[in-house]
Amino acid sequence: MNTKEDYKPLLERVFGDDMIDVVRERIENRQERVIDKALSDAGVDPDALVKRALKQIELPERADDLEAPAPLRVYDVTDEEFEQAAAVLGDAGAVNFVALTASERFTAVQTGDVDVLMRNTTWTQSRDSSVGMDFGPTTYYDGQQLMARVSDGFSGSSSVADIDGSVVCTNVGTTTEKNIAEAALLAGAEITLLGFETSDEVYETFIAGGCDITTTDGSALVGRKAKMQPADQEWVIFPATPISKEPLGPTYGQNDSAWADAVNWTVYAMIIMDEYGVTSANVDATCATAEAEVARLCGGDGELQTAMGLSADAFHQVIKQVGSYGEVYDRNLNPVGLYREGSANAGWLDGGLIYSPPAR
Ligand SMILES: N[C@@H](CCC(=O)N[C@@H](CS)C(=O)NCC(=O)O)C(=O)O
Repeated sequence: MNTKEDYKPLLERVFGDDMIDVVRERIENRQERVIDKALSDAGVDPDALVKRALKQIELPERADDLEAPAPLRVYDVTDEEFEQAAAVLGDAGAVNFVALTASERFTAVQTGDVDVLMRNTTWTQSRDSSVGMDFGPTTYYDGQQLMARVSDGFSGSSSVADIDGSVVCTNVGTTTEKNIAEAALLAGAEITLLGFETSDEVYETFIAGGCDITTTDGSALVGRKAKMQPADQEWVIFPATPISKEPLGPTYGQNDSAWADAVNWTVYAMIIMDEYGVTSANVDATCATAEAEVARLCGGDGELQTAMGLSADAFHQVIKQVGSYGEVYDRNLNPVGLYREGSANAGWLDGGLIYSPPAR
């Protein structure tokens, strides 16, 4: 097992002499707990943890060379927005899904390895401009929250100020790592931030006691809690009002207008059909007798899909093979306890923010 002494050269190389005492103390006090628990329980590599801690705490640009890129993986997860991506091709089975970590995703679009990011990329000014992305309609209005153990004294009414002295774990290459550092500073909470490449590592370390807190998009915390909370632990999510806005939606390379239109109108068609109560179960019958806006989206009179380079029945197929916005939401998110009613993800007629321009 590595000792504190083993980390000294690394600390000195990264931080230099003047910062070293302060930083070493902060990392090493915490690192002992990480090493004791996470390593023995979860088999986490101590060097990797220290490198991540170093990268997160101070002077990240000087520690960049310590992080190796993770390999791309293909996986078969069914997810609400993945399904929407499938639908744009007219054949929901014809999509090649590539799983990317948060820090890999924008490069994968820029190199053409993937055409669109789905699921949990937050729309931000820098990503929309200097990073070279364009963003489609927000499909899920999320916000960052924190998750901790009740046995550590946390509750639903805990606040960021209450995490003073905690080890906080999140994913690298995310809005969430920046938000929590900023929020902790503003709240006067001193934290040790550990950044991980994958979410699995975050939760494995959290379960093993290597982090006091995990933080990311609230929906992801709800999902992980539902799936991973061990029988002998009780996790709680707070604060009730998220610490950030995380508008999630499709993201693609900038200045590709035809592709952007196809992605965006796939989402809009799912939203509009939801407003009319059209579902995968009734879309064939509805389209057979539809009028006006529904008829256009079905591929009937006045249809606009062919002018976009899609087949006339492209959105009929979207609804048939995948479902309307509400159907997809309910199927994927109701099982973990997330409902549209009363949330920002309700339709605009129900007081929410889900809204589409007209199909005409
Ligand atoms: N919405 C935030 C956070 C995104 C994020 O943290 N994603 C993580 C965890 S939900 C992820 O997808 N990790 C992939 C993995 O764990 O394999 C952002 O756009 O930066």
